[in-house]
Amino acid sequence: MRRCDGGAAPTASGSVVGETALRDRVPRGWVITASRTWTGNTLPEDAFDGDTTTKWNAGGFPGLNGQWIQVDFGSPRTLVGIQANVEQVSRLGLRFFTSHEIALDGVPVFDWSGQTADGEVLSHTFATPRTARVVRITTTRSQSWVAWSEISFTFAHAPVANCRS
Ligand SMILES: [Ca+2]
Repeated sequence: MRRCDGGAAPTASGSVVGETALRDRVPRGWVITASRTWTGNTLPEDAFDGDTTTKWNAGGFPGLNGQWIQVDFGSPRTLVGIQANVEQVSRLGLRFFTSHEIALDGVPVFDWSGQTADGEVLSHTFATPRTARVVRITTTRSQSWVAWSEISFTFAHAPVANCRS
């Protein structure tokens, strides 16, 4: 069966009233977990709420390499791409060498490695879409704290009846 063109995941809309409301934007059925969390204001869900002013932060600084955040979609999804907004020490425009391993269903698939700065967006597009239920991002090296303000996915559209073959 032919797949029609891919596209961005639907995004939530509406007015925002604090972090609790933002956390309601996390897609229903997704289970978000992390190796550790700094405070109640930096929960793992805060990296999936569609707002770059909120973040998950593993807490502690420095020396937290190996920290991870994970999303379980609840069922397999076909991924076209992954994007992640860097959240790290921002003083004086500091850049750090960081390394992050991305695993699909427990299998490492690619790495983001290089100099990063606060606010940058790391992005990966799969050469061919990949199907997975669980995505985990593990930070294997960072001189900053381990945190993401937003992690998002581009999903392939499911085939539809009027898709031309
Ligand atoms: Ca966020």
